[in-house]
Amino acid sequence: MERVYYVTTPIYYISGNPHIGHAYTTVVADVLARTARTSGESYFLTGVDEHGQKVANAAAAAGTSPQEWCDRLVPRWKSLFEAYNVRYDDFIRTTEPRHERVVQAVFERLRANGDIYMGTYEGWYCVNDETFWLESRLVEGRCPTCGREVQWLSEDAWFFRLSAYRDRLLEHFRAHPDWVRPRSVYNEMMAILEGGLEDLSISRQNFSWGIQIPGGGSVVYVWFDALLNYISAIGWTGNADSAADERFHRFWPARTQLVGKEIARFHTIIWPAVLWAIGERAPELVYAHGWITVDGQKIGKSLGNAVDAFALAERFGADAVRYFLLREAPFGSDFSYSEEKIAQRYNAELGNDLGNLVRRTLAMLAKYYGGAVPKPQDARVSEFGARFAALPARVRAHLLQLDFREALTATWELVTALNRRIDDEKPWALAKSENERDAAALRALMYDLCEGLRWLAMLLHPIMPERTAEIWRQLGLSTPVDGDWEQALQWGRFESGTVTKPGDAVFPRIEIPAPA
Ligand code: ME8
Repeated sequence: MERVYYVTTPIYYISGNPHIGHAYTTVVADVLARTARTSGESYFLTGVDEHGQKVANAAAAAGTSPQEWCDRLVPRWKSLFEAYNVRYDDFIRTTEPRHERVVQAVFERLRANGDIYMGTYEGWYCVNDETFWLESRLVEGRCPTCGREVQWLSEDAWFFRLSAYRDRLLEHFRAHPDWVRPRSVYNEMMAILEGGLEDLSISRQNFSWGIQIPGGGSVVYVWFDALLNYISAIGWTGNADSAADERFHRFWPARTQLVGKEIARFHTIIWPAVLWAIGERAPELVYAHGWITVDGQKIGKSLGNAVDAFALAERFGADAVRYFLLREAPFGSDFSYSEEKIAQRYNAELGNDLGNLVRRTLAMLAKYYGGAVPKPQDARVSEFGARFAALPARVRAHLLQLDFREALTATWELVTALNRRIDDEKPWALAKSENERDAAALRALMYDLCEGLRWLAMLLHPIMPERTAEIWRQLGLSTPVDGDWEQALQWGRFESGTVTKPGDAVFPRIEIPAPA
């Protein structure tokens, strides 16, 4: 049974409009899914978290029912992902029956196994983060994560025996030191585990916007509901003998679960414990990445510093923003965003290095060979190609390791080498020469430039799916740009005689705004 590269994003609270932070995680998942697809099968899940007090409050403030509110907002989230050239395989909403069924079944199973029990919750609650907090964890009486006011709760509740999983969690963390990345988050989670775990309240009373607890009385705590989306979407049944279970286990355990670092605890402590309680395995990797900041503050729906992600994609092109997000900082760290920074990278790296390479190559090809890819006869062809034979495997390894910046740096070695050959070998001079050696050198050079661009389009495709498809089109290629790398990326596969179709600049220059 062939395993599928299963990658997920958090399901986003649908309490307001999506912003660039949501686009960021979703784009990263898209890059991984597209990369995995160059050598196998992948499955990419994203979606929205519709229940809970935060969403109910947003709906009430807008004077609508929560369900109507969610129905109205879902298209905005989907259109943001579309605007960023994201191609997900499934988009889950937690109000869907396929999800509610699983949440109730898991609840029943845990109750039957004695993993949950009835008690009383007395403590604080942060609505923004939908998180229960012990008095001792508050910072100056406020939520330690988002700094907002918390409310006092005193209610009967169902508790999940999280504390019973502490030893197994510690063991798992020690045996798999790379299962939580980056290292800073791993260490933080270890510190929490070493400090001890409390049981977790997983129901809410006096509040109705959630999944009913079988038997009635209260609704499931939104985080308990939300985490289960990762298995409800791929059809968890818990019935080991069924065909559905076999399908489920082609996907589960997930290969990579992407989250922002503020929700690492839910995904690396609570989530594996719940999975173990129902007899499933923990995901292979939870990667808790850093934040996009403005003036040192996390961009957020409620902070009001959210950049209009649609306008950004419009201004620079979605692929250029995708490139910036992955190139700007080592994946995992926080980084600050500004339009000026995007514009600088855009003009220098995409416009000059890559865009000009495409434009110059195709213009020379038009001039010297009527636009058709020449037939090389020179040994240098294979010499140059041989230098890059290992590049695709290196790029893929970096991408699948989530070292996006390294993947781009490695790819740029080819961009730089091609540009350097134009400068060094001066095709315009070769073209003027009457001698056959120069003519052969020109053919060899022009062939390598075309072949190099074909490689670049494929290698950069996971990161810039739309612009690379345009480069592909201009190269006159009709095979798929997202094909299998092993097969397609053999130097010399570009068929001589292919007629290129130069078009508009792939990354037209943009004006850099004056710093504010
Ligand atoms: O936490 N920088 O939903 P949410 C980078 N519903 N990434 C950011 C970001 C920023 N400034 N802001 C948001 C929830 N994100 C829960 C999740 S999962 C079972 C339930 C991204 O709408 C990042 O991935 O608050 C972060 O973890 C997520 O959006 C939070 O989205």
